[in-house]
Amino acid sequence: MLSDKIESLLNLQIRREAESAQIYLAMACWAEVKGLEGVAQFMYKQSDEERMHMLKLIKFVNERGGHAKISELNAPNITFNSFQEMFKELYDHEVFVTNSINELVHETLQEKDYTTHNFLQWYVAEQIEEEAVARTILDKINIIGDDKSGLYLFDRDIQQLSVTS
Ligand code: OFO
Repeated sequence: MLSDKIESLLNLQIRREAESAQIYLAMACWAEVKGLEGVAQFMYKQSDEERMHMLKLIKFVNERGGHAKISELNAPNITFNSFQEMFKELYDHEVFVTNSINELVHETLQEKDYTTHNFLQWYVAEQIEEEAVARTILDKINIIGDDKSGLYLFDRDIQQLSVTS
C-alpha cells in the first residue's frame, strides 16, 4: 500500500514522464520539418520510450492500491534556434528527470517504502543511460556547430546512439 505522500510523488513523476514524451515529440516534429530525418526518428523513439516510462509508473501505482492520475501537461517548446539548442534542452531535461527520480528515491527511504524504492531502481539505471546518450550527442553536436556536412553525417549516424530499453 502506498502512502499518500509517495502516491502523490509517483503521480508527479507520471506527469513528468508524459511531459517528457511531449517534449521529445515536439523536437521530432521540428527536426522532421527541418529535413533531418535521422534526428526526427531518434526523437520519435525517445518520445515512445518516455511514454513507456509513464505507463510503467501508472501500472505500479494502480497495482499498489493507489490511483494513477492523468493530469494536464505543460506545453513543450515547439521551435528552436538551432540543433545545438535543441540537444542542450534534451540534455538539461534528462538531468532534471534524474533529479526528480533521485528525490523520489530519497522519499521512499524516509517513508520506509522499500517496495517502491526497489521498483525505482530501474529508473535510476535508465537515467544513467539516458543522460550518457544525451551528453554524447551534445558533445558531438557542439563539435559540428554550423557545419552542414557534419550535420548531414550526424543525421545519418544518430540512430546508432538510441537508448535501448
Ligand atoms: Fe528520459 O527519462 Fe523517463 O525516466
